[in-house]
Amino acid sequence: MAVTYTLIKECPTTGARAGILHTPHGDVPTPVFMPVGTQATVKTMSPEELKEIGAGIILSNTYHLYLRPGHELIREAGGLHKFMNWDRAILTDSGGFQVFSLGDLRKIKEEGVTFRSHIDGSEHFLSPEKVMEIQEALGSDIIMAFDECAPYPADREYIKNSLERTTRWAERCKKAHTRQDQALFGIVQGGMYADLRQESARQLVPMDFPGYAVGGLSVGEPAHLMYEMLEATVPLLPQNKPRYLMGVGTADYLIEGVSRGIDMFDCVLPTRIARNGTVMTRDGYLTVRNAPYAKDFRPLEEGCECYACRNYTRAYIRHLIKTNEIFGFRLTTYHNLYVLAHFMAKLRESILNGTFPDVYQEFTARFGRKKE
Ligand code: PRF
Ligand code: ZN
Repeated sequence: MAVTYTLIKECPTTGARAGILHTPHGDVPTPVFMPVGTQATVKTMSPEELKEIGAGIILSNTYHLYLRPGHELIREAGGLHKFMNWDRAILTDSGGFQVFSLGDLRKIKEEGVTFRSHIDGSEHFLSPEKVMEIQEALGSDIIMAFDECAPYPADREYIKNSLERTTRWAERCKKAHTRQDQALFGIVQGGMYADLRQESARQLVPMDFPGYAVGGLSVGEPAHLMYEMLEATVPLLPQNKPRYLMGVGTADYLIEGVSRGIDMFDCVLPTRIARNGTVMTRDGYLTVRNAPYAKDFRPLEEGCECYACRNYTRAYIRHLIKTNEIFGFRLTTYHNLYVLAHFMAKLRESILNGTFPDVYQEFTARFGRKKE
C-alpha cells in the first residue's frame, strides 16, 4: 500500500491520537498541519525553508494546476515533486472544493461538473475519472476523491442527494485509479446532519480507502456544529487509517479536531494572513502592519525560536510590509508556519506523554472555547 498509518498512542480520555503516516516520500508524524501550496509553491517559502520549519507534507491543488500550467506539462517535467523540487510528501485536493466555490460559473451533473475558468473564462469539465487522470499525472502521494462540498446552510434533501452522489463519485474514482504508489482517500460529506454524516461514512468505509477525510466543514457554520459533526463521524472511521479534516487551520479548531481523533489538517489561513501582515502568537493574532508596532523592537513573538523571531523586530517587519517588500511577507509566513508546526508537535508530544488533557485545558482556559 502506498500510504499506511501507524497508531502509536491514543489519549485515554479524549479521542486524540499520535501516529505516523508512512508515504513514498517519507514518514510524517501526526497529528500534522499541512501548509498549502496551491500553485506548486507554498507562497514565499522555498522547499529548504519548509524543511527547516519541519514540514513533512504539503498540500497542492488539482484545480489550479490543471488550469495552469496544465497536468500534462507537470507529467512531462517528471511529476509535481520534481517540478517544484520538493522531495517530501504531497497531498493534492481533488478540485471538489474549488469548483463548487465557483458559484454561477459551474453546473453539476451526475457525470461531472462543467465550469468556467476563474482565469480566462474558458469552459472545462471535471469528473471523477478526469480528476484521477490529473492527480496521476501530478504524482502526489495522497490523492483525493472528487466530492461535492455542499454550501452552508443547505436543506436535508439537497445534502442527502449530494452525499449519495459523492459516494458514487468515490466509487468511480476508485475504479479509475491505477497508480499503486498513490493513496486515494475518500471524503465524508453530509452537511450539518449527524445521521447523514453517518450514512456517508457507512457508505465509504466498506470501500476500504487507505485514509478518510471529513469534508464540508468549516464552511461558515457555528463551531458547535463542526464539533458535533466530528463527534458523529470520526467514531465510524477505521482506527488504523488516517483521518483528515479539510480546510481547518486555526489553533482552536486544530486542538478541537485533534481531541476528536483527527490526524491531518490543511488551511490557507496561516499563510494568507501572513501576507496581510498578521501573525499567530500564543496570545492570539497580532497584526504587525498596525501603527502600534512602528517602534516595537521586540520579535513577532517573544520566546519564539523561528528564524524571523531570532533575527528581526516587529518594527522592521512592519516597515517591510508597509512598503510592500517581499521579505516582510516571507518573515511573517515563516513565523506562522513555524508556530503551527510547533503547536502540532507539542500536541503530539502531550498525547505521547499522557498530558494532552492538561494541554487542552490550558488552551481552552486561555482562549475560551468557541461555542456559538
Ligand atoms: N472537499 C474537498 N476539499 C475541501 C473541502 C471539501 O469539502 C473543504 C471543506 N472545508 C476544504 N477543502 N475536496
Ligand atoms: Zn517566530
